[in-house]
Amino acid sequence: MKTPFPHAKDADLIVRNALGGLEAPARRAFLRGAVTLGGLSMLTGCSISDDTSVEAMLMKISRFNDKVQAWLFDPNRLAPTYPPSMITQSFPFNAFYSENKVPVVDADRFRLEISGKVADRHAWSLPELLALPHTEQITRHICVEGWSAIGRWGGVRFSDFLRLVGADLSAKYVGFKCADDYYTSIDMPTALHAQTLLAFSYDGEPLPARYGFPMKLRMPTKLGYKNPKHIQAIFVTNTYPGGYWEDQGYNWFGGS
Ligand SMILES: Nc1nc2c(c(=O)[nH]1)N[C@H]1C(S)=C(S)[C@@H](COP(=O)(O)O)O[C@H]1N2
Ligand SMILES: [Mo]
Repeated sequence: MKTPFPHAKDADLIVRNALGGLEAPARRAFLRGAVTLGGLSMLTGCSISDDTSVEAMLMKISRFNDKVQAWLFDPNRLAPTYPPSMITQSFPFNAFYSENKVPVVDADRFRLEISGKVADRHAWSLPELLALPHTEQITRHICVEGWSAIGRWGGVRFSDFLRLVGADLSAKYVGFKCADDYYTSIDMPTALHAQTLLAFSYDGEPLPARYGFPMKLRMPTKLGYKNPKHIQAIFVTNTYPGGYWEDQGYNWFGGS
């Protein structure tokens, strides 16, 4: 078989390895043959010679995919909600570490830092945050590792919070830093979506440590890894902030 690549066998192996870090749909499309090696390098202008160039190429594809998803995202479309009877009993825990390593956050000393393109950068104590208008939702959380579960989260609508701190709503990104070295970022349209909650409770109780005490961002329009737990700092920016998994090849938009 004629191929534009001098070491087609190696290239194929390299791509397959790198695809291990991609989200399942993109991997499936590639393996189905819907996207070919030649097609990929033509699309991205990258040639495949080593691991680094393959990673760079896959990142470009993933960033292209972000644009398509951002364009398809309908800010007015609501994710499904469920009755209390459908809540998953013993909702799963997931993190990049095991449950006995969950960070311990001191409620009294906790302050939520706000920075970037916002008018009011004061740091919030927990009682201040808990006094904000509260809403509840029962939605499905989908993890790329192959499980989904329905849970009930409560908190303040994130759009209300962003308006309250005088965030520049025309900025591109909202970024999050967490107590466990996790970090992620989202697009502004999703930040302003009606179902995006800064959540302080799970099933009517203060958010347990394993689910992200003292707060997580809960977005039923995005995959699990986009929902940061143990949020410590929030910033509004036009500079792409990436994320813990996103910087390792997971798709940044991460819509579900
Ligand atoms: N701070 C932090 N947030 C995180 C993670 C993490 O490791 N650290 N893992 C993400 C992933 S991959 C998933 S599926 C969900 C799991 O949330 P749960 O433990 O409430 O099920 O948290 C997301 N947010
Ligand atoms: Mo996940």
